[in-house]
Amino acid sequence: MAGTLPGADVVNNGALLTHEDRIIAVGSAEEVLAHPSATNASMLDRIDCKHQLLLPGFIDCHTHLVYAGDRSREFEQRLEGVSYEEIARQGGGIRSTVKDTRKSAQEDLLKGALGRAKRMCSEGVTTIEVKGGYGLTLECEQKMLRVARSLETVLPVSVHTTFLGAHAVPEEFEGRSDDYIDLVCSVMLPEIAKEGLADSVDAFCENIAFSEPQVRAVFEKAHALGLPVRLHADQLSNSHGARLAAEFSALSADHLEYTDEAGVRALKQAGTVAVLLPGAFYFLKEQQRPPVNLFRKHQVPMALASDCNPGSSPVESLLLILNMGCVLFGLTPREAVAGVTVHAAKALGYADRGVLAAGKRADFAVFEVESLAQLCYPVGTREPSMVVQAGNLVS
Ligand code: DI6
Ligand code: FE
Repeated sequence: MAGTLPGADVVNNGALLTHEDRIIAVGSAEEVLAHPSATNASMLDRIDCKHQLLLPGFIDCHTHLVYAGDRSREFEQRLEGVSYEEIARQGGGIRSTVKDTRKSAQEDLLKGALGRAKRMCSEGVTTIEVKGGYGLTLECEQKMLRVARSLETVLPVSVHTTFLGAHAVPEEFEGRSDDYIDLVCSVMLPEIAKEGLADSVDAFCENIAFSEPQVRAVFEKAHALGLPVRLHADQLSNSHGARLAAEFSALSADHLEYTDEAGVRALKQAGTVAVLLPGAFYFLKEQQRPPVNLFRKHQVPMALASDCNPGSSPVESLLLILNMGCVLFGLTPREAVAGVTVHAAKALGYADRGVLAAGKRADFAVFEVESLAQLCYPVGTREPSMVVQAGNLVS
């Protein structure tokens, strides 16, 4: 069995043929087995996946998985009624993870990130986006992004790195957020770009983070350096983040709980992917759902991601996120799976993965299920029986 998404249905009695790191044929078993390379292959090279579903390798297109420390005390505070915004305003929140991350040695940061990335890969994830943003000095942002980059040298996963210097105003810049943005634009971004440490640039546009003009300055600099952008937009209020992301042809606009119809139209026009993050919605006990019906109406592609981070989404399971996308946001199983494959690839600007088609990367996972609904319905993990990344059998 094989499925290409979206559009094409699950193919019964399907087959997939790979050579090195590429898919060379996919479709009905009859067609694929007639391919000259298939007829030449020995029986040893054939793997039988009877009664199983083969899907593109999952892509987690929004994570903050490099960090030190833990925010369980804040979890308790929130249970006692203190809001996420209040905790941030009192100097906790992102700043508390910044403190721990700054103190952490690169090898210790790597150890923590490696554990999380390994658990993600065990569920069939073959590509991960990893953000910085808990350093907020050039040195510490470099340290985070080096850790992120090194994950792909030790794990069977491709990593897309994102510079998120404009994540929070660091303590030493309290009351001087414009000065911090100047530092991001004039020192941090150029150096990070020069070293090739980032594949894209993100920012947090929110009343507890950065304003529209501040984000605009960061995005202008990113474009001047040839880097695409993405944005944490409209998560806690409608700060017109979707419109701002669209103005800069962002690869993705993420969260979007408070985005209005004008914002959705702008995303459509710009070809920007809407990345929905049900883990943060769940964990912060938010009430406002992202406008899924408007995304459908205007045909904005929806991706789904873990937002794995210690403060608002301590979630490492993309399979759980599939379930949350369906239960909390009302996605269909087909939409949810497209959200972690074809649309997640688009959110990272990758045309070479996310679908099963000739010429694409041989990244795929096989599950003992018969339908997409069966994959999305358990609340918890369902390990794949096989994972192939870049043509290599990895589990
Ligand atoms: N929104 C998020 O969900 C993460 N960053 C952001 O801008 C979480 C950040 C944190 O609380 O550590
Ligand atoms: Fe995030």
